[in-house]
Amino acid sequence: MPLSSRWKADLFSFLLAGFALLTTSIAPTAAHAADATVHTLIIDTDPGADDVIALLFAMAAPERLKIQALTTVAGNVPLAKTSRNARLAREWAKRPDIPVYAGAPRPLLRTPIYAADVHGSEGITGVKVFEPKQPLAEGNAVDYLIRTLRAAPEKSVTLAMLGPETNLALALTQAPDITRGLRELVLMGGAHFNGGNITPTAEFNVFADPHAAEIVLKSGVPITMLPLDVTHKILTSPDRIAKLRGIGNQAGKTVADILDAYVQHDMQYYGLPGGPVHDATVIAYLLQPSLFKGKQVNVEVDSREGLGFGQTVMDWYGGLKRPANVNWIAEGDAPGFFDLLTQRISRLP
Ligand SMILES: [Ca+2]
Repeated sequence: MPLSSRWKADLFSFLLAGFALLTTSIAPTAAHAADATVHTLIIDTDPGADDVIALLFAMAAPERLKIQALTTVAGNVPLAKTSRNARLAREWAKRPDIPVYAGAPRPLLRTPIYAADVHGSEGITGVKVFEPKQPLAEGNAVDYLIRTLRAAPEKSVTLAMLGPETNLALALTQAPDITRGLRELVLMGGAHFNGGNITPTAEFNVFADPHAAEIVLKSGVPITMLPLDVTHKILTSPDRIAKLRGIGNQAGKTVADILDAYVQHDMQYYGLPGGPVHDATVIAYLLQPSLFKGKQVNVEVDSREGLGFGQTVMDWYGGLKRPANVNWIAEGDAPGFFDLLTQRISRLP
Protein backbone atom coordinates (compact mmCIF):
# COMPACT_ATOMS: atom_id res chain seq x y z
CA MET A 1 0.00 0.00 0.00
CA PRO A 2 1.45 3.44 -0.89
CA LEU A 3 2.33 5.47 2.15
CA SER A 4 -0.31 8.10 1.54
CA SER A 5 -3.19 5.61 1.31
CA ARG A 6 -1.82 3.63 4.28
CA TRP A 7 -1.85 6.90 6.19
CA LYS A 8 -5.42 7.50 5.03
CA ALA A 9 -6.45 4.01 6.16
CA ASP A 10 -4.87 4.59 9.58
CA LEU A 11 -6.58 7.92 9.89
CA PHE A 12 -9.85 6.31 8.89
CA SER A 13 -9.59 3.57 11.54
CA PHE A 14 -8.52 6.15 14.12
CA LEU A 15 -11.61 8.22 13.31
CA LEU A 16 -13.80 5.10 13.41
CA ALA A 17 -12.47 4.19 16.87
CA GLY A 18 -13.07 7.74 18.02
CA PHE A 19 -16.61 7.61 16.69
CA ALA A 20 -17.19 4.29 18.48
CA LEU A 21 -15.96 5.86 21.72
CA LEU A 22 -18.25 8.84 21.23
CA THR A 23 -21.27 6.68 20.55
CA THR A 24 -20.62 4.40 23.54
CA SER A 25 -20.05 7.28 25.95
CA ILE A 26 -23.77 8.06 25.67
CA ALA A 27 -25.04 4.54 25.97
CA PRO A 28 -28.57 3.21 26.37
CA THR A 29 -29.27 3.41 30.09
CA ALA A 30 -30.21 -0.21 30.47
CA ALA A 31 -30.31 -3.51 28.73
CA HIS A 32 -33.62 -4.71 27.41
CA ALA A 33 -34.11 -6.76 30.59
CA ALA A 34 -34.59 -3.55 32.61
CA ASP A 35 -37.71 -2.94 30.54
CA ALA A 36 -39.35 -5.68 32.65
CA THR A 37 -38.22 -4.50 36.11
CA VAL A 38 -40.98 -4.46 38.73
CA HIS A 39 -40.63 -1.41 40.99
CA THR A 40 -41.87 -0.97 44.53
CA LEU A 41 -42.65 2.70 44.00
CA ILE A 42 -43.49 5.87 45.90
CA ILE A 43 -44.34 8.92 43.78
CA ASP A 44 -43.57 12.33 45.26
CA THR A 45 -45.46 14.96 43.28
CA ASP A 46 -46.80 18.54 43.00
CA PRO A 47 -49.70 18.20 40.52
CA GLY A 48 -49.42 20.09 38.16
CA ALA A 49 -50.87 19.21 34.75
CA ASP A 50 -47.94 17.04 33.63
CA ASP A 51 -47.88 15.39 37.08
CA VAL A 52 -51.52 14.33 36.64
CA ILE A 53 -50.64 12.72 33.31
CA ALA A 54 -47.62 11.02 34.91
CA LEU A 55 -49.79 9.73 37.77
CA LEU A 56 -52.44 8.32 35.40
CA PHE A 57 -49.64 6.73 33.33
CA ALA A 58 -48.12 5.11 36.44
CA MET A 59 -51.43 3.91 37.85
CA ALA A 60 -52.13 2.22 34.50
CA ALA A 61 -49.14 -0.11 34.99
CA PRO A 62 -49.99 -2.04 38.17
CA GLU A 63 -48.07 -5.19 37.15
CA ARG A 64 -44.83 -3.20 36.81
CA LEU A 65 -45.21 -0.30 39.25
CA LYS A 66 -46.31 -1.37 42.73
CA ILE A 67 -47.32 2.08 43.93
CA GLN A 68 -47.18 2.24 47.74
CA ALA A 69 -48.30 5.85 48.07
CA LEU A 70 -48.41 9.28 46.48
CA THR A 71 -46.75 11.98 48.58
CA THR A 72 -47.51 15.60 47.78
CA VAL A 73 -45.51 18.80 48.09
CA ALA A 74 -46.10 22.49 47.39
CA GLY A 75 -44.80 23.39 43.94
CA ASN A 76 -46.78 24.15 40.81
CA VAL A 77 -49.59 25.32 43.10
CA PRO A 78 -49.91 25.44 46.94
CA LEU A 79 -50.04 22.18 48.90
CA ALA A 80 -53.83 22.03 49.39
CA LYS A 81 -54.26 22.07 45.60
CA THR A 82 -51.41 19.67 44.75
CA SER A 83 -52.90 17.25 47.32
CA ARG A 84 -56.41 17.66 45.89
CA ASN A 85 -55.07 17.10 42.36
CA ALA A 86 -53.20 13.93 43.35
CA ARG A 87 -56.46 12.63 44.87
CA LEU A 88 -58.29 13.57 41.65
CA ALA A 89 -55.79 11.57 39.59
CA ARG A 90 -56.30 8.61 41.94
CA GLU A 91 -60.07 8.89 41.55
CA TRP A 92 -59.83 9.14 37.74
CA ALA A 93 -57.63 6.02 37.66
CA LYS A 94 -59.98 4.21 40.09
CA ARG A 95 -57.12 3.27 42.41
CA PRO A 96 -58.59 3.75 45.94
CA ASP A 97 -55.91 1.32 47.20
CA ILE A 98 -53.19 4.01 46.88
CA PRO A 99 -52.93 6.36 49.89
CA VAL A 100 -52.11 10.05 49.35
CA TYR A 101 -50.04 11.77 52.05
CA ALA A 102 -49.60 15.54 52.11
CA GLY A 103 -46.08 16.74 52.87
CA ALA A 104 -44.18 20.01 52.98
CA PRO A 105 -46.30 23.17 52.54
CA ARG A 106 -43.27 25.28 51.61
CA PRO A 107 -39.61 25.01 50.56
CA LEU A 108 -36.78 24.66 53.12
CA LEU A 109 -35.43 28.21 52.99
CA ARG A 110 -36.46 30.22 49.98
CA THR A 111 -39.67 32.19 49.44
CA PRO A 112 -42.34 29.90 47.95
CA ILE A 113 -42.95 30.25 44.20
CA TYR A 114 -45.67 28.66 42.08
CA ALA A 115 -46.29 28.18 38.35
CA ALA A 116 -49.94 29.10 37.87
CA ASP A 117 -49.08 30.77 34.54
CA VAL A 118 -48.27 27.32 33.09
CA HIS A 119 -50.58 25.03 35.12
CA GLY A 120 -53.54 27.36 35.77
CA SER A 121 -54.64 28.58 39.19
CA GLU A 122 -56.06 25.11 40.04
CA GLY A 123 -52.89 23.32 38.88
CA ILE A 124 -54.65 21.35 36.13
CA THR A 125 -55.42 22.80 32.72
CA GLY A 126 -58.27 21.94 30.35
CA VAL A 127 -60.50 19.92 32.71
CA LYS A 128 -62.98 20.70 35.47
CA VAL A 129 -61.60 20.11 38.95
CA PHE A 130 -63.74 19.09 41.92
CA GLU A 131 -63.33 17.77 45.44
CA PRO A 132 -62.58 14.02 45.20
CA LYS A 133 -64.48 11.60 47.44
CA GLN A 134 -61.54 9.90 49.11
CA PRO A 135 -59.63 11.99 51.68
CA LEU A 136 -55.91 12.27 52.36
CA ALA A 137 -54.27 9.55 54.44
CA GLU A 138 -53.64 10.41 58.12
CA GLY A 139 -50.16 11.70 58.87
CA ASN A 140 -47.47 13.66 57.07
CA ALA A 141 -45.64 12.56 53.92
CA VAL A 142 -42.22 13.13 55.51
CA ASP A 143 -43.08 10.81 58.42
CA TYR A 144 -44.50 8.32 55.93
CA LEU A 145 -41.24 8.32 53.95
CA ILE A 146 -39.13 7.82 57.07
CA ARG A 147 -41.34 5.05 58.45
CA THR A 148 -41.67 3.23 55.13
CA LEU A 149 -38.04 3.45 54.03
CA ARG A 150 -36.81 2.35 57.48
CA ALA A 151 -39.02 -0.72 57.39
CA ALA A 152 -38.22 -1.58 53.77
CA PRO A 153 -35.70 -4.24 52.77
CA GLU A 154 -32.33 -2.86 51.71
CA LYS A 155 -32.33 -1.10 48.28
CA SER A 156 -35.95 -2.07 47.63
CA VAL A 157 -37.92 1.15 47.07
CA THR A 158 -37.79 3.34 43.97
CA LEU A 159 -38.81 6.95 44.56
CA ALA A 160 -40.13 8.89 41.58
CA MET A 161 -39.87 12.63 42.21
CA LEU A 162 -41.98 14.94 40.08
CA GLY A 163 -41.81 18.21 42.04
CA PRO A 164 -39.53 20.22 44.32
CA GLU A 165 -37.54 17.76 46.44
CA THR A 166 -38.51 19.21 49.82
CA ASN A 167 -40.16 16.09 51.29
CA LEU A 168 -37.19 13.80 50.74
CA ALA A 169 -34.73 16.48 51.89
CA LEU A 170 -36.65 16.81 55.17
CA ALA A 171 -36.79 13.03 55.57
CA LEU A 172 -33.05 12.65 54.85
CA THR A 173 -32.21 15.41 57.32
CA GLN A 174 -34.25 13.84 60.10
CA ALA A 175 -33.32 10.24 59.32
CA PRO A 176 -30.17 9.85 57.19
CA ASP A 177 -30.38 6.06 57.63
CA ILE A 178 -33.38 5.87 55.26
CA THR A 179 -31.04 5.82 52.23
CA ARG A 180 -30.60 2.13 53.01
CA GLY A 181 -34.14 1.29 51.90
CA LEU A 182 -33.86 3.20 48.62
CA ARG A 183 -33.04 1.47 45.37
CA GLU A 184 -33.03 4.55 43.14
CA LEU A 185 -34.38 8.08 42.82
CA VAL A 186 -35.77 8.92 39.40
CA LEU A 187 -36.51 12.59 39.20
CA MET A 188 -37.65 15.18 36.75
CA GLY A 189 -35.49 18.24 37.23
CA GLY A 190 -32.57 20.33 36.11
CA ALA A 191 -31.39 21.73 32.81
CA HIS A 192 -28.07 22.15 31.08
CA PHE A 193 -27.92 22.03 27.27
CA ASN A 194 -31.52 23.25 26.99
CA GLY A 195 -31.34 26.20 29.38
CA GLY A 196 -33.90 26.79 32.10
CA ASN A 197 -37.67 27.23 32.04
CA ILE A 198 -38.20 29.48 35.07
CA THR A 199 -35.01 31.53 34.65
CA PRO A 200 -32.49 31.36 31.79
CA THR A 201 -30.44 28.92 33.88
CA ALA A 202 -32.87 27.10 36.20
CA GLU A 203 -35.56 24.47 35.82
CA PHE A 204 -38.68 24.93 37.97
CA ASN A 205 -38.43 21.94 40.37
CA VAL A 206 -34.85 22.75 41.36
CA PHE A 207 -35.44 26.52 41.41
CA ALA A 208 -38.48 26.05 43.69
CA ASP A 209 -36.25 24.46 46.36
CA PRO A 210 -32.53 24.43 45.46
CA HIS A 211 -31.49 23.70 49.05
CA ALA A 212 -33.60 20.55 49.05
CA ALA A 213 -32.14 19.50 45.69
CA GLU A 214 -28.63 19.93 47.11
CA ILE A 215 -29.43 17.55 49.99
CA VAL A 216 -30.93 14.97 47.64
CA LEU A 217 -28.04 15.14 45.14
CA LYS A 218 -25.54 14.59 47.96
CA SER A 219 -27.49 11.67 49.47
CA GLY A 220 -25.38 8.95 47.88
CA VAL A 221 -28.49 7.15 46.58
CA PRO A 222 -28.34 6.21 42.85
CA ILE A 223 -30.10 9.02 40.97
CA THR A 224 -31.46 9.25 37.44
CA MET A 225 -32.42 12.77 36.36
CA LEU A 226 -34.69 13.61 33.45
CA PRO A 227 -33.86 17.28 32.80
CA LEU A 228 -35.27 19.73 30.28
CA ASP A 229 -32.46 18.53 27.97
CA VAL A 230 -34.58 15.43 27.29
CA THR A 231 -38.13 16.57 28.08
CA HIS A 232 -37.89 19.32 25.47
CA LYS A 233 -37.08 16.66 22.84
CA ILE A 234 -40.26 14.67 23.55
CA LEU A 235 -42.99 16.96 22.30
CA THR A 236 -46.70 16.55 21.67
CA SER A 237 -48.17 16.97 18.21
CA PRO A 238 -51.82 17.28 17.18
CA ASP A 239 -51.59 13.68 15.90
CA ARG A 240 -50.13 12.36 19.18
CA ILE A 241 -52.84 14.06 21.23
CA ALA A 242 -55.51 12.84 18.78
CA LYS A 243 -54.33 9.25 19.31
CA LEU A 244 -54.79 9.64 23.08
CA ARG A 245 -58.26 11.09 22.58
CA GLY A 246 -59.00 8.38 20.03
CA ILE A 247 -58.59 5.61 22.63
CA GLY A 248 -62.20 6.36 23.49
CA ASN A 249 -61.99 5.90 27.28
CA GLN A 250 -62.43 8.63 29.89
CA ALA A 251 -58.73 8.68 30.81
CA GLY A 252 -57.68 9.23 27.18
CA LYS A 253 -60.11 12.14 26.92
CA THR A 254 -58.85 13.61 30.22
CA VAL A 255 -55.19 13.37 29.16
CA ALA A 256 -55.95 14.89 25.74
CA ASP A 257 -57.99 17.73 27.28
CA ILE A 258 -55.21 18.49 29.79
CA LEU A 259 -52.52 18.42 27.08
CA ASP A 260 -54.45 20.54 24.58
CA ALA A 261 -54.55 23.36 27.13
CA TYR A 262 -51.19 22.72 28.84
CA VAL A 263 -48.94 22.74 25.77
CA GLN A 264 -50.18 26.15 24.56
CA HIS A 265 -47.98 28.11 26.96
CA ASP A 266 -44.75 26.31 26.06
CA MET A 267 -45.40 26.26 22.31
CA GLN A 268 -45.87 30.01 22.38
CA TYR A 269 -43.08 30.81 24.85
CA TYR A 270 -40.40 28.65 23.19
CA GLY A 271 -41.73 28.65 19.63
CA LEU A 272 -41.84 24.84 19.74
CA PRO A 273 -44.01 22.73 17.40
CA GLY A 274 -45.45 20.87 20.44
CA GLY A 275 -45.20 20.87 24.22
CA PRO A 276 -43.13 18.73 26.61
CA VAL A 277 -44.88 16.42 29.10
CA HIS A 278 -42.02 16.64 31.62
CA ASP A 279 -43.05 14.43 34.56
CA ALA A 280 -44.49 11.66 32.40
CA THR A 281 -40.97 10.94 31.10
CA VAL A 282 -40.07 9.69 34.60
CA ILE A 283 -42.79 7.03 34.35
CA ALA A 284 -41.73 6.11 30.81
CA TYR A 285 -38.17 5.70 32.09
CA LEU A 286 -39.34 3.33 34.84
CA LEU A 287 -41.40 1.27 32.40
CA GLN A 288 -39.04 1.26 29.42
CA PRO A 289 -35.54 2.60 30.17
CA SER A 290 -34.32 1.50 26.74
CA LEU A 291 -36.24 4.49 25.31
CA PHE A 292 -33.65 6.79 26.92
CA LYS A 293 -29.92 7.47 26.78
CA GLY A 294 -27.83 9.10 29.46
CA LYS A 295 -24.43 9.40 31.06
CA GLN A 296 -23.05 9.17 34.60
CA VAL A 297 -21.98 12.69 35.54
CA ASN A 298 -21.40 14.99 38.49
CA VAL A 299 -24.31 17.34 39.17
CA GLU A 300 -24.36 20.06 41.81
CA VAL A 301 -26.85 22.83 42.49
CA ASP A 302 -26.10 26.52 42.64
CA SER A 303 -27.98 27.81 45.69
CA ARG A 304 -26.32 31.22 45.87
CA GLU A 305 -28.50 34.27 45.29
CA GLY A 306 -28.10 35.62 41.76
CA LEU A 307 -28.69 34.76 38.14
CA GLY A 308 -27.55 31.16 38.64
CA PHE A 309 -29.89 30.47 41.57
CA GLY A 310 -31.34 26.98 41.17
CA GLN A 311 -29.11 26.01 38.25
CA THR A 312 -27.95 22.41 37.97
CA VAL A 313 -24.23 22.61 37.25
CA MET A 314 -23.80 19.44 35.22
CA ASP A 315 -20.25 18.36 34.34
CA TRP A 316 -20.89 16.55 31.02
CA TYR A 317 -17.18 16.42 30.08
CA GLY A 318 -15.92 15.50 33.55
CA GLY A 319 -13.71 18.58 33.79
CA LEU A 320 -14.11 18.93 37.56
CA LYS A 321 -13.02 15.33 38.19
CA ARG A 322 -15.68 15.07 40.90
CA PRO A 323 -17.44 11.75 41.46
CA ALA A 324 -20.48 11.05 39.27
CA ASN A 325 -23.69 11.17 41.31
CA VAL A 326 -26.33 11.23 38.57
CA ASN A 327 -27.35 9.29 35.49
CA TRP A 328 -28.20 12.38 33.41
CA ILE A 329 -30.67 11.55 30.64
CA ALA A 330 -29.95 13.53 27.50
CA GLU A 331 -31.83 11.67 24.78
CA GLY A 332 -35.24 10.02 24.48
CA ASP A 333 -37.30 8.27 21.82
CA ALA A 334 -40.28 10.59 21.30
CA PRO A 335 -42.47 8.29 19.16
CA GLY A 336 -41.67 5.42 21.57
CA PHE A 337 -42.71 7.59 24.52
CA PHE A 338 -46.09 8.51 23.01
CA ASP A 339 -46.77 4.91 21.93
CA LEU A 340 -46.10 3.71 25.48
CA LEU A 341 -48.21 6.48 27.04
CA THR A 342 -51.12 5.74 24.69
CA GLN A 343 -50.89 1.97 25.28
CA ARG A 344 -50.95 2.44 29.04
CA ILE A 345 -53.70 5.09 29.15
CA SER A 346 -55.89 2.71 27.12
CA ARG A 347 -55.90 0.34 30.10
CA LEU A 348 -57.60 2.88 32.39
CA PRO A 349 -61.37 3.43 32.78
CA1 LIG B 1 -44.33 18.33 38.79
